[in-house]
Amino acid sequence: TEHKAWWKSAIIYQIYPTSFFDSNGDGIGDLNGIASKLDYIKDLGVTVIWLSPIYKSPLADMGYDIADYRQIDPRYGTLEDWDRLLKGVHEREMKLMMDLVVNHTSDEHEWFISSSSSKSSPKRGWYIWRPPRTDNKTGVPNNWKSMFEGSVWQYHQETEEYYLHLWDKKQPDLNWENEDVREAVWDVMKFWLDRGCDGFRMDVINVISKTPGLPDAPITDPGEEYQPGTNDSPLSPSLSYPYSSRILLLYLLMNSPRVHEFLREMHTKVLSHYPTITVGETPFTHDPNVLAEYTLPKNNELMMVFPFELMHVDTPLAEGKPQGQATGNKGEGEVVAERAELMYREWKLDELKKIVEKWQLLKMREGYWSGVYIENHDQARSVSRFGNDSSDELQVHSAKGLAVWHVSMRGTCYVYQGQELGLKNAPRSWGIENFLDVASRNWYDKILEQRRKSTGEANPNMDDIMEGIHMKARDHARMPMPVSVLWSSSPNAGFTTGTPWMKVNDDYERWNAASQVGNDDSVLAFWKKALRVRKEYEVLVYGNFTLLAPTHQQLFAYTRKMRNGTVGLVVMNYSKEEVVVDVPKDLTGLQEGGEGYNELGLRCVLSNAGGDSEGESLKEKM
Ligand code: TEU
Ligand code: CA
Repeated sequence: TEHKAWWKSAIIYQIYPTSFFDSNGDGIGDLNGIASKLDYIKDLGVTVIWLSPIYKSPLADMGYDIADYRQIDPRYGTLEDWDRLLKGVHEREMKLMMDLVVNHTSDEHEWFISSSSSKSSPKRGWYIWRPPRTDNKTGVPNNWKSMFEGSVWQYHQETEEYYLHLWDKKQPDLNWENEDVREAVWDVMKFWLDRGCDGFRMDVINVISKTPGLPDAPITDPGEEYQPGTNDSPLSPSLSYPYSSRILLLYLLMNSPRVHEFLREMHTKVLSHYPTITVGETPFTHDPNVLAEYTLPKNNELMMVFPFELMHVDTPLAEGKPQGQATGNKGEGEVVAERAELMYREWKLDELKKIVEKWQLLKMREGYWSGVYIENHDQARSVSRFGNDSSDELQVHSAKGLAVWHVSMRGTCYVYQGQELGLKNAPRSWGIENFLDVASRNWYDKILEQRRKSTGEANPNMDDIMEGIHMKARDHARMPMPVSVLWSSSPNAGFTTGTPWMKVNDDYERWNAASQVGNDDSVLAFWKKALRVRKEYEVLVYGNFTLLAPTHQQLFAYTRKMRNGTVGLVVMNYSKEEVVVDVPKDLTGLQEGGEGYNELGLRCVLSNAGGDSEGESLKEKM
């Protein structure tokens, strides 16, 4: 069978609460703002809403630094507001997922305040503390590099030890080896599930277990002080773990020995007692076999994960390896060097297709399942990155084309706020001062400092760095939504009556929800249709994927097939030029020389029905 399940055909809409809709004029989106737009979301065809974090937080990483798991941050509202929001969601027969961020807390969480108060605190062991090392210059316990630049270790004066933080220093990592920590996490989950929450998106869940001994990472980037432990770096083979033949693919941080044990415990103690929906965010792992383990039904862990490889198609690899090859079946000793995530490189369509195919083919028979996304709060806008936003017309075309791709992928469909409007990145005229994200700022500052040192100039050229930031910064997705259906071109895109926490995009007078609602040609109308089609044709959710014309640099074409014989054919032209394609006649439903409309209402002309067209032939490939 095709392992059908309601959550596989769900349409999940991700909301970034800070930027969705501000109901009280303080410039920050809030729960009541979301509650007031539920009809808009429902109307789009959404069945599940996922909220990025809304818990009490100093917002060092926009809420991914949680100071209290059981309280709503006052900026977003109150627990009662959340209850009302949930009611509104359920009344519309949708579900609500929360973001579970439990690899780390905020340093302002009471657990960390207690843990750092003294070495004898009962919560000392809840985080990862190490004394200074005496055999290196700086004293840092190892050479791992933080995801936000610099060391993963922060020295704590009062207790004279370092604590580990894989992300910002205000995000200390919890020590999952400690049973009390795990119990505390299960309690947090039960708190929300008992309150009616329908499930969780689990932040960086593949790094909760750390490699025993926290050994130094291999030096993959000799020019740097700290090394990326998060890359697919094989661990020293002399260390052995209770793993089978894939032992050669152990990673320093990701997918470390106990992660599956912890997730099974989570399943036994929490998830199995509630009807939930779960998705694990699993960055950096490009080995499909490793990732599959998280979702195979026999393992009783998560329902699905988010693979990341596609998000790296436009990231230069240090050693210049083409994407889609540097991963997968690495042999022992092969090391993929650091990726500078905020740098951009041109990519070719066949590279993208290769990655899509790799993940679409994965272990479906055994029940692997993944979330399909091309945007979220950590990624730039897809029309700017995977399409062409150089004119309004091309932006509309790109957004619609990307929608076709998105809704015809195997996996559960995730749509990020604003994607349904075809929103694009911030304009090139924006300087670094308009980018607020800690990842963008730290990256920029690090390179600036390096270049000041090496050139001796106060203002070294940073054009290449800004180019990367303009293409890929997380900020692009985080601009306030021009969502209001009441105000179109009113100031601040109708997002707030006050001063928005972040600058709104310059183009909001043309690109906003009000101008698209009720407009049949709009990107929004197209998305609605596309999602309707996806719901109508199961083959788009479950069908086997076969890539056609894999090396073609304009055509993106594939079939989806069910075991009952249903076939879906998707043919997209990924270029500005006309492409002639010879497709099997019976799949188009058209008469020779005839024309008609496909499921998405797009006009199709069967111009050369004899089959001797000069274009690419997809016939024999099917
Ligand atoms: O993201 C994980 C993550 O690895 C990101 O830092 C990623 O590298 C980057 O966005 C570029 O792809 C999760 C959250 O989604 C992100 O917002 C948080 O900053 C991070 O974890 C720490 O909680
Ligand atoms: Ca507000």
